[in-house]
Amino acid sequence: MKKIFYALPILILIVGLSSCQNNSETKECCKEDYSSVSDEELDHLGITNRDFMSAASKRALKWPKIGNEWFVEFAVTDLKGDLAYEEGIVRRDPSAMIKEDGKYYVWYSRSTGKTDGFAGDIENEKVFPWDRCDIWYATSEDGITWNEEGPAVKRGEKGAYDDRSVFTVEIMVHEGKYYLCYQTVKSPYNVRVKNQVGLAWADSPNGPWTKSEEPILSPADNGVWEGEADNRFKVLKKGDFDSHKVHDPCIIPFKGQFYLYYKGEQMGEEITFGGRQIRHGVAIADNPRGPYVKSKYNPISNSGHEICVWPYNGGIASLITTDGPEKNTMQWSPDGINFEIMSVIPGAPHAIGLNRTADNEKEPTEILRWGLTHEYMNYNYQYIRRFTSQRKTSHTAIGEDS
Ligand code: AAL
Repeated sequence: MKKIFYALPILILIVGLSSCQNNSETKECCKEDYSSVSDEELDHLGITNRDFMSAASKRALKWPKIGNEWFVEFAVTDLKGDLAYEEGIVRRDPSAMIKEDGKYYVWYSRSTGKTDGFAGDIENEKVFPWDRCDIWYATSEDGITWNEEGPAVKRGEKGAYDDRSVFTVEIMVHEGKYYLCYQTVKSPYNVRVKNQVGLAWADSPNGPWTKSEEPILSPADNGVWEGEADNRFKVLKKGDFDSHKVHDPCIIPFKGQFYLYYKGEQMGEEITFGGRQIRHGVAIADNPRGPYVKSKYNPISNSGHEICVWPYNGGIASLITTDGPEKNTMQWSPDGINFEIMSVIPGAPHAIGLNRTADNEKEPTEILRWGLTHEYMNYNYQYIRRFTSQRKTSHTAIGEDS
């Protein structure tokens, strides 16, 4: 695949501004020669006059020369059966789906009752919808009507690293064994609590699951809090991109190793011009159970939220949603580490659970034709829904030929 270069519009703007300090200089320093740009390229971009180009037109000339193969639009609909919305129950963050004995399987975070937040008695109340969760699973013949089968992995005994909540799970199948990786929190769940990643394995998708005695991934330990424990924004030093939380783990077998993709949250998180400071990282192991070693290249994204990654064309594709300047982009990397933007989409469902039975090599976005997502009915209760997507290659009215 052609190596592409994507220049972020704002970066170009900043570089442009800093090299041109005043108007008179602007004329001299920023005189750029566009004589070599072809007439066809200008026509394609709708640029009328190469001698009078706006900043936006100049940025457009720097866009990568890629087609619309990665451009899709999504729709979301309800599920039926046990995964339909149920008052009083939180079901969220669905894993990918696998298929065994003619049935799809999905795992997800499940908790009951409303969310109290951090202002009250955190020892006994529920601070987030994903607090006090266990991991449950459900099966379906058609991916639409689901039967809830029961718990797969429960919270640990008091004092264990996962005694408060186990949530946001992913499934990996490798050599006949099943692996669930998921987030863990140890009580007390205060705003500064570090979130880790646990692993459980089984010989069948129905369990029984054996849990790792220790977390397989932890936040970087190089941030320094400042002042009171009830404020997560005050820091003396922020530390690495994942100094506070490692989230949304997803393990992909890749090039003979195991790539654990995850979302990092940083101590002292700020809001930037692109929103929350959220980035992705990867940790690599020779065996599914670890040890997982964080890549020296981390972070490997500068944006995103829940991890949504799949193998494609000898590399790894990633859907980047929700946070940061590169939100709503599809990216691809030949080595699983260096990702480039392949499309900028209108938006994507959150917390996607991919259909791992899809023919992911058929075309870049084939795996996104349908899958699972979650939505907020309200802040207390979330439920799992179905998404579909379709490639869009022309913008037509009803009855109009493309
Ligand atoms: C999600 C995920 C993680 C967060 C919370 C529950 O969708 O990013 O799992 O902790 O929100």
